[in-house]
Amino acid sequence: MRTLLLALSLILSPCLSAQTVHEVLMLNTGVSGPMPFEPDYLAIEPGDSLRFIPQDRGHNVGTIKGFIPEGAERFMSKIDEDFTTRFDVEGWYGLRCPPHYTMGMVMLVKVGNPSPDSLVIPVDLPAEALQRFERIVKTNVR
Ligand SMILES: [Cu+2]
Repeated sequence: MRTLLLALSLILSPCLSAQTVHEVLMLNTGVSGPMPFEPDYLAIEPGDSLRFIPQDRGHNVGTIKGFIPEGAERFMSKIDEDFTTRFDVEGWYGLRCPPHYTMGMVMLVKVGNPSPDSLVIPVDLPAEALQRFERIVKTNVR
C-alpha cells in the first residue's frame, strides 16, 4: 500500500508543480521609479498563482473594480502581508496597492490568451495609475 501511494504521488506531483507561482515584489523604490510592483506586468497560465512579497512596509494588493474578467473573484490582501492568490479565469487583471494607488502603484496581469482588444483600462482611475497602465500596455501588449 505504501509503495502504491509513493508511486501515485510520483505520478501526480509533476501535474501539481505545473502550476507556477510567480513572485512579485512590492517596493518603495524600483528600477521604474517610486512605488512599483516588480514586475509590473506578467503573462501567466490559468491556474498559476502570484505571490506578493512586501520588501518595504506599508503595501498591500487588491483588484481594481471593473478591471478583472467576468466571473473572476475580487481579492484584497492585508498591509505588509506575504500574500499568494491563484488566477483561474482567463483575461486581464488590473491590480493596485491601495495606499499608493494615486502614486501609480499598479500592475497588469494577463491570464491565458485573451485578445489584446479585450483589454479595456477603466478611464476613471487616478491619473498616475492610468499613466502607468498606459506605459505597461505600450511596453508589453501593443
Ligand atoms: Cu504600495
